[in-house]
Amino acid sequence: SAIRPLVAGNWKMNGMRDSLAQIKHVSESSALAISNAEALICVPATLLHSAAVMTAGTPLRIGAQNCHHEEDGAYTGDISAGMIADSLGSHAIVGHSERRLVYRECDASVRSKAAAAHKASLTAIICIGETEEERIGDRTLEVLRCQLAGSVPDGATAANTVIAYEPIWAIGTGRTPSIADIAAAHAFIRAELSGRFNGEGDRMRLLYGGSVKPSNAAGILEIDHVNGALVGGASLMAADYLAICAAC
Ligand code: G2H
Repeated sequence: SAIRPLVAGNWKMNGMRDSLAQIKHVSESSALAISNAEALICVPATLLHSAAVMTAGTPLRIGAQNCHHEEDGAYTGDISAGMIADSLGSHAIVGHSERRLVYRECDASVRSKAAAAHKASLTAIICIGETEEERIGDRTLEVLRCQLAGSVPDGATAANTVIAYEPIWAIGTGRTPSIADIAAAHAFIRAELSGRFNGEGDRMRLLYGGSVKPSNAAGILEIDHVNGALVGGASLMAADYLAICAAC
């Protein structure tokens, strides 16, 4: 059967308490109620519990943008997957390129974070993607193969894991790869996952991320093996986010 698309918003380090009005608007929208898409917004940790309580019983899920790999301990400033679950979050993004680049998170760290998310019964959204230099050097598929092998834990299933392909040069830049480029990357990721996880890999959701907006969403979402989108900037405004859900 067809894989139900997921539209995952990623607010990054944006959003004060008054932004919860956007969450409320999305969760109560009739457009969301009739959309084919599963809807999720990953908010800053400060808003997690309020947003989750506000959206309980609605089609909108609330997630976090990172988690620590340990359950608890002396890790000043960090939050665990269990804390996210305790705050009623359902998902955690792990290994976003901003974390890989700015905080030097490596594949092994991302893999242990994803495993911690699974242990806390969260769905892990594991991000992968090549830099501009790697693309120009024709190393995209090799990089994706390494990131998948290194970042996806052995316990990954179609239910607890989502893979997000985000070419780093397309993030927040307004530039998107061609339809053919996205199709080639997603077909490759699918083949890698199916080879390693068999039927679970066949059904795992693959999201495209990087400058997805209402005007390009429909064209991207219809590509083979694109099972939704990870949406940054365009998820901050309820109307744009809902328009992307409606494009599914
Ligand atoms: C990529 C994406 C969401 P944007 O980081 O994770 O952000 O849609 O702003 O390019």
